[in-house]
Amino acid sequence: MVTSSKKFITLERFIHEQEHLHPAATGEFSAILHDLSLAAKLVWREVSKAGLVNILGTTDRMNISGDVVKKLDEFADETIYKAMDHGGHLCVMASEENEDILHIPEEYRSGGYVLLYDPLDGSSNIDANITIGSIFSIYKRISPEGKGTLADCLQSGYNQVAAGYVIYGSSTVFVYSTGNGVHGFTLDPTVGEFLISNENIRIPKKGKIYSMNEGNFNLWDKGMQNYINYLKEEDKATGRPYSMRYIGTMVADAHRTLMYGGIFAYPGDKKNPEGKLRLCYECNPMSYIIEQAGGRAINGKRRILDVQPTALHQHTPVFLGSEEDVKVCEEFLQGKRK
Ligand code: P6P
Repeated sequence: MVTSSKKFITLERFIHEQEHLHPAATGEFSAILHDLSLAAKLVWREVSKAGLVNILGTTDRMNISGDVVKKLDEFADETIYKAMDHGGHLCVMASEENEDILHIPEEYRSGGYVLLYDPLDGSSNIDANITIGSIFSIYKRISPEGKGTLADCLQSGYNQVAAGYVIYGSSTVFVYSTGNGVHGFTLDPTVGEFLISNENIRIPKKGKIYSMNEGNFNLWDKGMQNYINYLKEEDKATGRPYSMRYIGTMVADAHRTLMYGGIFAYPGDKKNPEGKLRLCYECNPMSYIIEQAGGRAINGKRRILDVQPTALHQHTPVFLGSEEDVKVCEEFLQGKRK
C-alpha cells in the first residue's frame, strides 16, 4: 500500500510542466534552467568537499568589489560560465567576479536571453563552513541580434523573466521563479536530482525576525536607528521585541526571511551611502523572488525592481521581506514614524 503522499517531481520535470504557463515558451527557458541546475550540482560537489581538498583559502586576485577572491568562488564562476556558454540560449552574461560583461564564445550560437549571476555569495564564510549560495537573474535580450551588450545586462529588475538562487546549507536547495510563484527543490545526492520540496512558497505577511548587521548601527541614519529601537521594545500586540538572526550570507538570510517572514536589510550608512550589496545580481533577483512570494523589497525610497541600473556592479541599500514589516520600516526611514 502506498502511504506517502510525497510527490517525486524533479526540477527538470517541473520546469517542463510549467512551460505551458508561458504561451511564448520555446523550451529555451527550460533549457537555461536545466543548464543552471547542472551548474548548481557541479558547484555543490566542490562546496560539499571544500574542507577536504585544497580549494579553501584565497587566490591572489581581488574582484571588482574589492573582495579577495576565494578559490571556491573562482571555481563556481568558471563552472557556471562553462555550463551556460554553449547552450545557444544566451547572448551575454555578467558575473560578480568579472568587471566586464562576458561574451558567448564565437564558436557558439547567440540566443535570446541574458544571464547575470553571483557565483558564490557569502564566500567570506567558506572557511568557517557557513551557508553560502549562488544567485541568478534572467532577462530577454533587448539588443536586436548577435553579440549581447551592456544594455542587455542593465535592465530594470521588473524586466526579469526568471530569477533564483541555490543555497548550499544543511541541504542544497534550488529556489526559482519564472513569474508563476516561487518553488524550492532539494538536492538528493544519492540520485543526483533536485526533487520538489516547497511548491509555491508564500512569505508570511508579518514576521518576528529582523536580520541586519547591527555592528553598523552607529553609521545608520536616525530613521533606521529608530526602527531598530522600535523592534526591540516590548509590545505583545505587535509581537515585539523581535529576534535578531544574521548569518552574513545574503542568500541564507533572505531564504530564512522567505520561509519564516520578517525583514532582511543591508542599509546605506555614513561610510557607504549605497550599502554593500549589488543591485544587478544580488538585490534584483532576491527582490523578484520575495515579491513573487507576496513580500516587498525596497531601497528605502522605492521598489528595488523599479530602479534603472547605470553600472553592472552598482550597490544599493536593500530592505526586503514580509510586506507588513517592510512597510513599517519604510515609514521609519521616511520619518513618518519616530
Ligand atoms: P557584512 C557576503 O560577503 C555579502 O556580500 C552578502 O552575502 C552578505 O549579506 C553581506 O556581504 C554581509 O556583509 O558587512 O555584514 O559582513
